[in-house]
Amino acid sequence: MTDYKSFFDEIKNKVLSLIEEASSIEEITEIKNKYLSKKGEFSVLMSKIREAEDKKAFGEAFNNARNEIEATLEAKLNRFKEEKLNESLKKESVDITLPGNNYKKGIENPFYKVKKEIEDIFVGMGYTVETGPEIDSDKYVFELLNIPKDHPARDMQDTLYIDDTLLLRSHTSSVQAHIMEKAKGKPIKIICPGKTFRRDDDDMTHSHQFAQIEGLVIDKNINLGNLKATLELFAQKMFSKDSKVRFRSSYFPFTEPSVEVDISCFNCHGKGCPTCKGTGWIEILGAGMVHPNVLKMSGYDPEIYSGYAFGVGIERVTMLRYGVDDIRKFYQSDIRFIEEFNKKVEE
Ligand code: FA5
Repeated sequence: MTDYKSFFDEIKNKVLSLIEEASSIEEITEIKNKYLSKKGEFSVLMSKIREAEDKKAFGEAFNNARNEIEATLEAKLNRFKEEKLNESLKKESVDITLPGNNYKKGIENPFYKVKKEIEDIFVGMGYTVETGPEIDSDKYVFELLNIPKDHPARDMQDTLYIDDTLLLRSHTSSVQAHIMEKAKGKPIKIICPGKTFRRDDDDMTHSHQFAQIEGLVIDKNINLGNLKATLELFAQKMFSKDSKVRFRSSYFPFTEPSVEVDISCFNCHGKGCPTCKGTGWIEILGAGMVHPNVLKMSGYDPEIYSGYAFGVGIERVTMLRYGVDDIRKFYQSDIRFIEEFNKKVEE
């Protein structure tokens, strides 16, 4: 009777010594393919079981030999893989003690800082922030604000026209009529920040492009006292806890009465200094009660509803807040100005 054990042991020992001699993953893989793959030698041997005199002994010897080869082969393969991994880890290791790249931190332009602060103050008082078109029609920039064609108030803003009816808005007050149109007779409490454009000559306090924040409140029983209290709270939050507000009578075609608003000088607290040109007061914005004609044109009955509006220049507030002496510095993208300003904020 055939001694299957010796037969398979002999094959096994031959393969085990091949595995022993193998010195790479490739060599081990080659042995695996040659002996253990589907078309490998062990599969061929297995097919011989049909001819075996003692199928059980054949099977047992076959399995023992195959299993031992497989286990030894896998163990050696794993060892090689581990060695390879360790080698590449060693090669690719990063020295975490080396100094990193020094990226320069960005600094926010003071203009945007103040814009956000103004928005936050009014949102805190229950206002919502709206937007409006920068290119707008004559109807919204002037007509619906009680400034008909040939009204001399148009000259004050000397506007930049795109064609006969379209223009770059000269103030954010143009948004008032858009908002009233949308609100369809319901109460309004909004602010609207945005760019504005005028044919002004550039100097230390004027720019042909600047930004304003418009405020508009419409409801029943709104009065000038509400406007004053609102602007005083704004001044106290923006400039100084003891800020006071003063109204001087003025003229805007879309408000009646109209006022220029001054705040008490936050630098000298009213005593008089260079910041307030010795007067104790600083002019910051224009405001007034919404003109009955404006209310009527936008579908509000002035007998029932009243409202106030104001428009503040963002650059001018930023200049006051941080002592910037020239409005043109905001637009020159000179990093030295922004860095200098940032030191002021940290001080
Ligand atoms: C107006 O533009 C009115 N629409 C404001 C208003 C709104 C009044 C609602 C009543 C009711 P005025 O032209 O004064 O008003 O401009 C308002 C603010 O914009 C000024 O106080 C100033 O801070 C700023 N401003 C005006 N012109 C310039 C300019 N050329 N450069 C920089 N800031 C400017």
